[in-house]
Amino acid sequence: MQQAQLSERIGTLVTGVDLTAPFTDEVVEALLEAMCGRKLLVFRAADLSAEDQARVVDLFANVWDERGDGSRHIFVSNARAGGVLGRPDGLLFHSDCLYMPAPLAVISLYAIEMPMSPSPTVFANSLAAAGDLPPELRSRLDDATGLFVGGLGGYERLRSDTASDEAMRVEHPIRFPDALAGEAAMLVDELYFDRFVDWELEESDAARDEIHEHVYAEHNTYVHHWQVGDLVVWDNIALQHGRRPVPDDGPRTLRRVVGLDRSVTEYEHLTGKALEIEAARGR
Ligand SMILES: O=C(O)CCC(=O)C(=O)O
Ligand SMILES: [Fe+2]
Repeated sequence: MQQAQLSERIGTLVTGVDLTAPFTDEVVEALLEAMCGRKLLVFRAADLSAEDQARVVDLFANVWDERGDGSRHIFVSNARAGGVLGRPDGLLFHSDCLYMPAPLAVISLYAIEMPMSPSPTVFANSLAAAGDLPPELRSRLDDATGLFVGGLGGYERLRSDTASDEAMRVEHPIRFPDALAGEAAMLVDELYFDRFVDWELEESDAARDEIHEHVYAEHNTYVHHWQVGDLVVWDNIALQHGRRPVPDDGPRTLRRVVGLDRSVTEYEHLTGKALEIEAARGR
C-alpha cells in the first residue's frame, strides 16, 4: 500500500490496495492509521460495487442504512430518480447530521458519473484549526456547548429563533469526541451551528466568525476535483465539507455510504423516513 499526501492538512491518496477482496490485518491497521492522521482517504477504483464501498466504510464505523431499505447506500445526484442534494446550488460548509443526537462518523462518496466541469467538494479541517486559535478563545471552547439547528437538504443556514418547530435542534459539546482521531474535534460549521449556549448572541456570532477564519483558511482545506471512479472516505467529525455550485452541464452522481460511531444506537440517529420525504421533494 502506498500513500501520497493531498494537501498540507487533509487527505491521502491510497494506492496498491484491492478494494474488491477482504483486507489483510496489515492493510486494516495502515488504513486506520491513515484516517487518524489525514482524516480523508482517496482511492481510485473503477466499477466499485456498493458492497465493496460499504466494506471500506465498515473499517471505520458501523455502516448506516440511510434510506432504511436494506440497500445501505443512496445517491447524491442531479440525474437519478430518488437522488438527494441534486440542486445546482453550492452547499455551505458542514458536517453531516450535526443537528442529530448522533452525527455521522464517516461519509464516503463514489463518483459514478461526472459532468464536463464537475463541481468540486471542498474539505476543511476544523479539528486542526482548533490548534490555531488564540489561546484565550481556545480555552473558552473547552467547556462550551453549541446549539445546532437543521434538517435535511442543507442549502441554507437556519437560526433557532426563526426556524420552524419541526427543525431539529440539539446541543453538543463543541469539543466533540472524535473516536477515529482519538481526540476532540471542534464543531463550529457554517450550516448547522447556531450559537454557543449561554453566551451573548453578539459574542457568539463574533467567535463563530473568528473560528471560521481559521477553519476555512487555504492551508487548512483540500479541494477534491472529481473523476469517475474516485472513492473519497472521510472523518465527518474532524472535517467539514462544502460544495461549489454544480454547473448545469450534465449528470453528476455520487454513491454515498455512511457510518455511525460504533457506540451509537439506532434511535440516536435518523430513520429513512426523512430522506424519503426529501427525495420526493426532488432535491
Ligand atoms: O455533492 C457534494 O459534493 C457533497 C454532498 C454532501 O454534502 C454529502 O454527501 O454529504
Ligand atoms: Fe454533506
